[in-house]
Amino acid sequence: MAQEREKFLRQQSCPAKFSEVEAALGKFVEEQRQFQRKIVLVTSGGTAVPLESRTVRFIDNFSIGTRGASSTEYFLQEGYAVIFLNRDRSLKPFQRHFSHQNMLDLLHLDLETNSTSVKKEYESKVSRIVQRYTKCKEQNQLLSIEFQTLGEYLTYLQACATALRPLGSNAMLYLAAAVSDFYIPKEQMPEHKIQSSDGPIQLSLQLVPKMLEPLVSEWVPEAFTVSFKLETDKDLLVPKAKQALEKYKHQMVIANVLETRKREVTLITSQFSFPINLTAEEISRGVEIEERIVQQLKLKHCEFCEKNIPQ
Ligand code: 9Z3
Repeated sequence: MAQEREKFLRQQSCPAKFSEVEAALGKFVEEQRQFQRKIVLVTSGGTAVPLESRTVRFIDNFSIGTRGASSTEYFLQEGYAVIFLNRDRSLKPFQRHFSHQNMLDLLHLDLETNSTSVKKEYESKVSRIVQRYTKCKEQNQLLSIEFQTLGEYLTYLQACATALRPLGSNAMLYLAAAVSDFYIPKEQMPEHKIQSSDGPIQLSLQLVPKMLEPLVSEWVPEAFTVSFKLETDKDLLVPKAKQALEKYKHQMVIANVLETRKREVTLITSQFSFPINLTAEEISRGVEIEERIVQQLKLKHCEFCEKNIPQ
C-alpha cells in the first residue's frame, strides 16, 4: 500500500508553481505561529482527472466548492488562519457573494450623475462582507492555493500537511474537496488529443491510493483531522463514515448525502454522532449549514488541544 502511494505521488508531475507555493506556505505558517493563531487547512472543489498528457479532456465531478468557500469564511470569523486549497475556477470566500450576474442586480445607476452605488436594500449585507474581507486581508489570515488536477491536489495536500506539522494539535485539516477515486496512470495515457476518427474509446481507470492514511499517520499526526464522506444512498452513509474513522483513526468524519448536503450533515467521532439540520425557516433566512459545522468544530478542536498540549 505504502509503495503504491509513493509510486503514485512520484508519478505526478510537479505543479509549475510548487516552489513558490512551498515558500509561501512556510512563511504563512511561521507568521500565524507568531500571532499564536490556530490554522485550518480547508480543501475545496473537485479534482480533474486528465485523459491525455497534453490535456484537452478530463473527467470531473459536480463540486463547485460551496462547502469549502463558505466554511473558510466562518473559520476566519472564529479567529482561525486558513490555508484554502481550492480548485481553480471554483467558488472563493467572500467573492462567492458577488457572482457576475448578481453584481449587476446589487448596483443602482444614478442617471443624472452617471454614478453607481450599492442599492439600499443590499447595503448592510454588502458592507458586512466587505468588512470581513478587509479584516482578513489586513490581518493576513488567508492563504489561497489553487489546483486543477487530482495529481496537483494530492501533491499540494502533502505539502500543506507537512508545513502544518510544527503546529501539533493547533492545526486542523478540513478535507471538503471532492476527490476522485479513479485515475489513468501516466504510462497508459496517450500524449496527444484522443481522435474521435479512431472510433469509440474504452477507458480503464485505476484506483487512487487513499492519502488519508499517510496524512494521519505520517504527514501531520498530531493535528485535528476532519474528513467528509459523501454518498448518494443514505443507508450506506453512516456505516461508511464509521468505517473510514476506524480505518484512518482520525478525529471526525462529516457525513453528507449529495442531494441534502446543504441542509443536513452528521458529525461522527469515535464517541458520538451529532446531526446538524437546518429548518426551512433558517434556510429562508439565508443561514448556512457551514456556520453550524464550524461552531461545533471550534469547540471540539479546543477540547482536543486541551488534551494534547501543542509543541
Ligand atoms: C464532501 O462531501 C463535501 O461536503 C461536498 C461539498 C463535496 C459534498 P460542494 O462543493 O459539495 O459544496 O458542492 N466532500 C468530500 C467528498 C469526498 O471525496 N469524500 C471521499 C469519500 O466520500 C473521502 S475523502 O470517499
